Amino acid sequence: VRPPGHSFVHGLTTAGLGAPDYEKALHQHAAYCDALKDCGLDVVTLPADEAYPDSTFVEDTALLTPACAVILRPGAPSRQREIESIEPIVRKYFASVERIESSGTVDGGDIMMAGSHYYIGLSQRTNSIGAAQLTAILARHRLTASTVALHNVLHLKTAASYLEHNTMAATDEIIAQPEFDSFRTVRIEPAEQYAANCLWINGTVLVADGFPNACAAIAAAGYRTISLDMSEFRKLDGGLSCLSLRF
Ligand code: CIR
Repeated sequence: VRPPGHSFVHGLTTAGLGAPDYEKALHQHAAYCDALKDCGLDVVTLPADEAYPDSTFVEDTALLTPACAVILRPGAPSRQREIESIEPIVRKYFASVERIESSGTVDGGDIMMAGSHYYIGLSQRTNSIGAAQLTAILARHRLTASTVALHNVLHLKTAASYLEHNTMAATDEIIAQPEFDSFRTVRIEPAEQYAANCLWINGTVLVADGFPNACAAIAAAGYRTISLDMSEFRKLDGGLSCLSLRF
């Protein structure tokens, strides 16, 4: 994880919810880190990086799999150099480190891992060249991938989250795609779409606070849930998965 810097208030956004409050974001980030620890994770905290307003959304910079790490190439030009400070950290933990090359672009928010299969959203951030590169890299490591066309969301995981046990929380846009027919789905209603970005960790699901129907549906599917106030990250189109790289 990487806490937001003061420059966070100038991050990219389409949300139309106003500028985030830096102090509040810091508190929310600290609560997020506590929740990760509560789920049994060790948390490595990188220093805030003022040069990159969106750098708290570390998920977009790398894909970490059991077989290899892939340094990604974020689709937003203002974010492409975020990988420079992530790569040395990743190399500490992974012997095999691959990378997405220009003109491919892939944001980590577009990659949903379901066992050894990786769904790659084709979005305004992730192009087909990047998706093809990633698919070839994964294949070399005996992992499979397929692409998902997206129309109304920033990232694939804005609209869908794999909760293990063949279960996926998702909006109607994703559930309607035949590719996902074999999953048990937890439907997230349109009014609560933001809660579709939720995060399974060791049996617990982190859910954004303020979306009671989504939280109840996830709990009814058999998961322990932890609700977290994400208001300041939401203002920059960020969700729970964006704030960490899990491995
Ligand atoms: C961006 O537009 O890139 C950031 N403001 C939000 C990134 C969210 N990341 C994610 O969903 N993985």
